Amino acid sequence: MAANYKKDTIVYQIYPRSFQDTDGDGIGDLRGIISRLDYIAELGVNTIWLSPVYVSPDDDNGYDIADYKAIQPRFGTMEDFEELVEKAKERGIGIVMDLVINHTSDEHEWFKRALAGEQKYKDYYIIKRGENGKLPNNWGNFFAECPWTKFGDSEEEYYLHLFSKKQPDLNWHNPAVLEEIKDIMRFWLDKGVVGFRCDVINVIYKNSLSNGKKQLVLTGREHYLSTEGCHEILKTLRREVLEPYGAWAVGETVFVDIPGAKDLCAPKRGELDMVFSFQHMEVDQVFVKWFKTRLKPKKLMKTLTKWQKGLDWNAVYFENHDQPRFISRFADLGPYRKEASTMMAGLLMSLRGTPFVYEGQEIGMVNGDFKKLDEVMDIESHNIYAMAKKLLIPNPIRWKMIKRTSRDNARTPMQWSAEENAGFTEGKPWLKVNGNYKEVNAAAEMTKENGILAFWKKMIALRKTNQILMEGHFKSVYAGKQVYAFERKKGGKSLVAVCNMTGRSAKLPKRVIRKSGVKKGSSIVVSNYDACDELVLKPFEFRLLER
Ligand code: TEU
Repeated sequence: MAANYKKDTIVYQIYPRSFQDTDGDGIGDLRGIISRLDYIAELGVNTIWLSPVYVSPDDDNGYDIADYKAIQPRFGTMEDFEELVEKAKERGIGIVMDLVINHTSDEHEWFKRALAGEQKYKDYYIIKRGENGKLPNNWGNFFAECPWTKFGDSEEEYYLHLFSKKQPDLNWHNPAVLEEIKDIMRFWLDKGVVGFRCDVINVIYKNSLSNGKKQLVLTGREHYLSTEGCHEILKTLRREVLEPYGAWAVGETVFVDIPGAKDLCAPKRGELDMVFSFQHMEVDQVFVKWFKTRLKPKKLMKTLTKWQKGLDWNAVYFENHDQPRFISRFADLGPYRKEASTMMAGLLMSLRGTPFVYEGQEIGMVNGDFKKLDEVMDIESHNIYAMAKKLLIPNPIRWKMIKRTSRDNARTPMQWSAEENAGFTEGKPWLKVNGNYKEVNAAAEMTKENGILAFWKKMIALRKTNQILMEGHFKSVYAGKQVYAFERKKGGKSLVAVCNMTGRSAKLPKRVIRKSGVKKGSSIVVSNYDACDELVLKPFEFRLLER
């Protein structure tokens, strides 16, 4: 079975809430996205992934869907959406929708009818009795809540929610659920979308609801991670829905290792086209994601290499709406924001796989500059803070945890210009704009020939046209304390990407010199510095060498 994604696909992720507001309510909207299509087209990407734009009470900013076939009024209308698809298409850009099918909102019609006692809809959800006043099982929850909430007025019945209590999990044992989702997918495919990003897709099918093995996080996960039932559903969705439309799908797959990822996205399996794995995002975490230490570049390099070698094709990303900004994670970013951002552009576009750029990454946006918990909106951050309080973790540590790991770090409004609210809104932004917007913004970047944005554009253009970057095999060359180097090879030709992942200069390692032919007249295809020292890499220098 052939996969449907194209090797030259480069994706730009939009978090609609934070992208561009046009009606002054402080929340981004579809007209805002339409107004920025030229900017996106000029960046050079050919695909947009839209985080959820469906009707939602926004308990988890749209990842709690109340109506899968309607646009969130705050974001606009279905006509706006159709116009977006059309205008994007005119610019050679396809739209990928976020498909959130592990759970719905508790305000979805299905859940409401279930609560009203309709058995048909009760069967859409995972409802279980607790015995002798106990919860149905000992499972954990992604948002540090109890995963079971009393079902309506019932004294004994609970519903399962792996995320917030306003996100009841769907019952994928029920074939009617599968039919509903097929129908929803076709609805959007008929509107011209080119694919889906499938939210937490490898947890949808629960094998059993029995007690789980005790874990630091997510006790019970062995009962639902990448189960056979989940593989079957993915196969069906590909065969019956994606394939006939020539659409593609990337899965967000939690806790996945390489063999597990292969099972989910190897072309011969006919399931997903690629997966977002998490291991390279976890290199600076201590046991759980809420405790972070300094990022050790070598660990990052080793993890990247492992995945590059392990899978034929990766979904390559460093940022999204759930992760702190990546350049803020380098321990010693110092004055090198531009260099770190452009190095990351070089790295992202040189690895093998489909690159995903997250809004603002292309102008070097950094973590939100939150001063207190009130400024943070994310449900997960608030839950974690409360949990840490219960565990008697002292306040300064609690706050440090949130500040470093909050998902809101990447959700601050897009910084368009030096105007008020960074040109994001004329109203009051739903989340505080980063105070650095006068310096860090797209308008300023657009005037710089040698700026961050210009370099991202250059790398994207190269990645889209260079056959070696597009299709070449990956070969690791070097992973040290500072320097990462790898080769891309195709048909006897090769390129060597070299990254200094620290804010200190670094000697070019001997192996890199040998492999890249530096002393034998290899040429620099692109670099994020004007002038390169032959044998020394400057802070966060990126170089792509042709032998
Ligand atoms: O994320 C799922 C997920 O596992 C995490 O990355 C999530 O951010 C959480 O922090 C786990 O601790 C997806 C979406 O990307 C996220 O925005 C949603 O909140 C979540 O699913 C529920 O739909």
